[in-house]
Amino acid sequence: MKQYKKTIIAVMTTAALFSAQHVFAKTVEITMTAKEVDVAVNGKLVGGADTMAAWTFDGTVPGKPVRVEEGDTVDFTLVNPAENKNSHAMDFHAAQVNVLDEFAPVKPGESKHFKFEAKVPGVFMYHCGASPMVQHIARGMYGVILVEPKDKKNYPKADREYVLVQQQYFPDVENYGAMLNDANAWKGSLVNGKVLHYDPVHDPKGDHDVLEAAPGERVRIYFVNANINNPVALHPIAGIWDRVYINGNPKNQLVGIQTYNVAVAEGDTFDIVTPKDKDVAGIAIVDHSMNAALRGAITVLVSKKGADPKKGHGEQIILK
Ligand SMILES: [Cu+2]
Repeated sequence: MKQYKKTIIAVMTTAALFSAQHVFAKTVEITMTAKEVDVAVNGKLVGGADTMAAWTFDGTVPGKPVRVEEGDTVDFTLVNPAENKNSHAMDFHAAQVNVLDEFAPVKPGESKHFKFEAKVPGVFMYHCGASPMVQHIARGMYGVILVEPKDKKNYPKADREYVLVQQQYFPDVENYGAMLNDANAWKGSLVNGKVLHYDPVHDPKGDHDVLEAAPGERVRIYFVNANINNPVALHPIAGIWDRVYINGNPKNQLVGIQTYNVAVAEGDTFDIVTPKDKDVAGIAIVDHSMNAALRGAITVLVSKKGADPKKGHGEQIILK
């Protein structure tokens, strides 16, 4: 009898937990429109042009960050307007679906709707998977989907959060064969769509908006490697990663890391704690592979008293 009661209680508790989970899970509607437009890339610094004839989600490179919680359903629509010349598609790395159905190409003048449950927490890439995929990514059709973990154990709250996406810049956007096979075709490294985007040291003439934090803050970087071919050796110059969460999942955690190698199409979360005892400290987040750093993969984080309170929050997790 006692055992029977225990079983009943266990079943009721499980049912309560199960329904509680489903009460909090929500559906997030997202629509993106494929736009074939010119975007500013700051490419002159590396022997290219200042603009790129890009293919984009909603007109920006990278596309907007998507942010959901583990267990949420993403209700997604991709619109490909009739004025576009190419088919486009969406491949969310956070989805477990059918590549031939949900991720299939959408012709100009058509749209595609699908849903998936974001079951695995982490920082995931999304990108266009239409053929030739190398060209659709190189021309700018990529972004980040953050799936916030439910289990916050051993996942300290961040004071500020930033999204950084790195990608190889090929000025000759038509020659996709060269993107795969010609090392010289790769001229620049874009961080959030621009060469030396947040680096006033190496590009003093640029219009820069460096990452900011206050002394002693935990800064969380959601990093995606959207390169075509090259891994990224992510290192904070004058700092040490306090924690690295592989795939952005707190269950996969490393501590005290100088450099972490991010594979192509990998996303990881990096925590750094800015020095508490310094009024001002500059930290340069670089791809320590020198051929990438010198092509533009340098991002300056300034820790200082009176840091802009808006930076690293809300919309400003990705700085323009
Ligand atoms: Cu595309």
